[in-house]
Amino acid sequence: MKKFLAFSFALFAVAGFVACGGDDGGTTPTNDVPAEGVTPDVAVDTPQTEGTVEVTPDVAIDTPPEVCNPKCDGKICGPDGCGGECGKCDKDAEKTLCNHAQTECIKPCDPTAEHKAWEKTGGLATLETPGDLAVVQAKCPDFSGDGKGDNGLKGLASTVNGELKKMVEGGDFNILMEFKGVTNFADTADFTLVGLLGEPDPSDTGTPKTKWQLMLESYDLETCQPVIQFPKAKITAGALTAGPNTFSLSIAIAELGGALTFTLEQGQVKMNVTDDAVTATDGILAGVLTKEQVDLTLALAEAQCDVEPPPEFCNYLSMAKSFLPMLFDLDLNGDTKKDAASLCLAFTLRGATVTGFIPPKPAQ
Ligand SMILES: [Ca+2]
Ligand SMILES: [Ca+2]
Repeated sequence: MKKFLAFSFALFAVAGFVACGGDDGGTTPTNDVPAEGVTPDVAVDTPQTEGTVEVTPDVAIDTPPEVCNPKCDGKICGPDGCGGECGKCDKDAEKTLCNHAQTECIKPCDPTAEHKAWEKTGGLATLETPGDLAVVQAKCPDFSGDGKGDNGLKGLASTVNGELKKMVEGGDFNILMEFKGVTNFADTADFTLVGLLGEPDPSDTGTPKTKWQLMLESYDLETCQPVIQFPKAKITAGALTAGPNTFSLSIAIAELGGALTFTLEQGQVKMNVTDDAVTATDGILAGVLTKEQVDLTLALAEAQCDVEPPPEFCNYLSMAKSFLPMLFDLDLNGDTKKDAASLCLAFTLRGATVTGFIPPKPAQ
């Protein structure tokens, strides 16, 4: 549970897990008035305190329910875009995974069989979102086209940076960056930078943590390829740039019987690599979260909160939804309404060793 709390908070903070509200981009129908007889189904409770991240939602939630049309044309399984499913993969004991096209139930691949060794990897040593406007404009990528860097998380910096610091320093969770095929850490023309999600190897008793076990979700269960990867990364005189690339990250939460899915567009990374350990400074991880994708993530997540008692992450969902109006800062389709959030995170890396995968947890 500790893992999930830390991780979900990380994702809320990192991915700017946000909901409907603010200006509607026009891509998703919304209601401003709750339908008759329908009450919002988001419970606002104090989170349980067993985790290490202590965050109490302090804003009442009254977001109205949305009207949503399931999108299942030609699909036999997977999400319907409204928090429901187009069908289940439960007819064949082996073919339990819905493929990406949602047209077929397939046997999931086994990342633990496909991936036994990892190349040079750096783990987050620090992580924060820039809150100072001058820093944002100078260091974050420009997504709005005005030549100045953007960060929709800017207003949340003072709220989330303390938690991000605790999380990274406490070693609850980490993003590990694997430098595939790199042998020259000062100059490499073309490689793939892979992002992996890990927890400390229990055998690592030191501080800070340097040995990590990977979450299975680091790999796509249809292809066994890393979910987060930046092809065409390059290092020139120590300066690394990678992306942009779009990726979706789906985190299954076995304890809760559910999953959260995030899609980051125009994802990009830059940093100064200082040695082959891999140490890096002045890192920036940035991308865009569209309102359309956010609404989809929320619908999927909220559908899992419709039970008594609601899963713990539903508390964080409520908190995240209250952040929403502050986050959308971009108008990508030029209709003057904000329809996406720019995300910008500053980080440094220290050398890390991937020792394997997190062993399956015994059933509780
Ligand atoms: Ca800009
Ligand atoms: Ca717009």
